[in-house]
Amino acid sequence: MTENTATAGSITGRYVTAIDHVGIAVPDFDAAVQWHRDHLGLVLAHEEVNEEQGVREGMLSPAGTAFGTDTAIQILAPLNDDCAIAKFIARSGPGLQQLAYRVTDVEALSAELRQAGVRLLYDAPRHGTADSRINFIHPKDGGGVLIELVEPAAAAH
Ligand code: MC0
Repeated sequence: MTENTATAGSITGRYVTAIDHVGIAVPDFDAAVQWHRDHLGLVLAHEEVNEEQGVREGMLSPAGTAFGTDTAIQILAPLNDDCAIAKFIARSGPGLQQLAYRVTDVEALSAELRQAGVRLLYDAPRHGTADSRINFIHPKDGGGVLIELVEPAAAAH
């Protein structure tokens, strides 16, 4: 019998509840939404502009799934040339930019990660999709993956 390595005392076992979304950097928001609708039948469940992050972003999912409950695809288009998404596209081209985990307490998890020597991008959580609170693990500490931690707004629980 294999032993479950996510033991009761581990960080993962206490905080991470789901894969919240996978983020794709695109140059053209409308074209990307239309492509996913036409080729995969995904529907745009939520859309907003996040000025602080410099993005227009949308959450897509298969019809019939619930935004905030099921895993989504996040379309991220830059608002300006200086934002993270513009820099990512300039360096790597459009494509997978981030993997986001849904967590119960972004501050507590960030504190435990810092203690474990993991670099978080922000000292305190910032504003994310649908009033969530977010932080990111530096890609160099995330195995080459930019990992976002998402604590949904209380109303979304
Ligand atoms: C950079 N690197 C990445 C990466 N971005 N590796 C994997 N995935 C990514 N997305 C790598 C570079 O290739 C480089 O590797 C190294 O990390 C350092 O890069 P850098 O020169 O510091 O690159 P910058 O200036 O582009 O900054 C990267 C950084 C930035 C992750 C710090 O993108 C950032 O602050 N991201 C967090 C915010 C964000 O992504 N916002 C957009 C989504 P080498 O080997 O060449 O040294 S907003 C969002 O997601 C909100 C709306 C939400 O969901 O609620």
